[in-house]
Amino acid sequence: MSILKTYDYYLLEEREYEQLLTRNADPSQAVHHVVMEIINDVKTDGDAALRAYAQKLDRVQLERLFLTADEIAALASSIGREQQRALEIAFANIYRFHETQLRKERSIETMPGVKCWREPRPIEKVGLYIPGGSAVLPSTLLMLGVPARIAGCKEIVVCSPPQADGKINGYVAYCLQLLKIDRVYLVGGAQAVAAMAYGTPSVPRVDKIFGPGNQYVTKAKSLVQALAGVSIDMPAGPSEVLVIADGSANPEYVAADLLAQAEHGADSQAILVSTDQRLIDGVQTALEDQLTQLPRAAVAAKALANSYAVLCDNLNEAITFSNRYAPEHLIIETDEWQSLLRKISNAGSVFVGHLTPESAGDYASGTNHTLPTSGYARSYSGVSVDAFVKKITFQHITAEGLRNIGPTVEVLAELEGLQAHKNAVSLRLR
Ligand code: HSO
Ligand code: ZN
Repeated sequence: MSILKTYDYYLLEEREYEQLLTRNADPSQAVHHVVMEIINDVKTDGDAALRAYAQKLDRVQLERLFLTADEIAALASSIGREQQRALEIAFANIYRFHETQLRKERSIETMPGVKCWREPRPIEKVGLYIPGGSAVLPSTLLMLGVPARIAGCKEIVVCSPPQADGKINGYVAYCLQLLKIDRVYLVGGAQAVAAMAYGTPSVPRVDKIFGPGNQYVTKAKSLVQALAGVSIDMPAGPSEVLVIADGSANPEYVAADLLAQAEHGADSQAILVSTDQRLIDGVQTALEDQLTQLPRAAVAAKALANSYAVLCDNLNEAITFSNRYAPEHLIIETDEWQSLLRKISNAGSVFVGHLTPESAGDYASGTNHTLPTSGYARSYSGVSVDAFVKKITFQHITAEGLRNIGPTVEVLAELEGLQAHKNAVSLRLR
């Protein structure tokens, strides 16, 4: 029995093709109602609501809703030296890669005397949501905190659900120290998003909310974006990978990459697109072998049940399929990878060659792992320094410039019937 159901690319009818491209449907209306209630509670009762939800959902009684720098330091010092080193290297690589994103643009004279330019300014207050629960992801704190620091955000508010002991994970604490963030709010789930959107006596209100989370967190982000005038990083859905592999690929590597995606969650998708039936067969065997060894085998098996393989005639078809799917992560395991790059039109982050696992980018190569899912890679970019700044345009016009640009503006104002616009130029030209 094979684990991945396989489709023949040339036999796919448009309806079936469309179905393969479709991700898990929206969460139920029930989620909407629950989240709406949480948002209203936090909006009206502030800290009291946050304490009540911590009691109810995290099973912990909190006096203070945050940990101080000393408490963070104590937690951070409990982790091993090897783990500290690894987090430091990841931090440094992510920093180095993201630092290049703050390039200065040049100013331009569109006409003699008419000068225009653009300058970035940090978003002043940003909120980072770091999930707890079954998989604690300190790497996500680095992926959001580093670009926020490089952008120069004045206030970085971090919310993470409290553990049963009222504290947070030591690895997350260590990342807070690397980022020089001296407070963490012990708030999880939709209530954290609501708190950062509206503000409470303890939790500051922010201008933009970042970070992954379950369907409640995701729903809360989309709701506060509409209701509270706060913006969000991107719409988030279950994580996904698409691997393009030909006969030159190592089936063990391909299987490992698919499983690395599958272990994230039962709703994750791991897709194999190959030009070689033997490679697909080899991957199926390797999946069976590797799956049984995994601690999260049950989760991964469920994800693989929602996943599939596609057999194509050639790599061009494989890229066409991938572009239509618009994967969050695209891994290209073929000797021919160089010639394929320019054909990629939709993907969040791309991993090329046989020795470039997605895991490297998930943690430490330097690229960001907060990426568009569910087909949003057609129109969204992953998180970068850009997401933590807005770009303000400036202009300055000299007397010569006004003589050059003025008549054009007068004509356009006239044709739009906006006399005051025209006057603002005419008065100055006189
Ligand atoms: N693959 C996830 C990121 C991650 N993986 C965190 C491990 N830890 C979404 O890009
Ligand atoms: Zn991952």
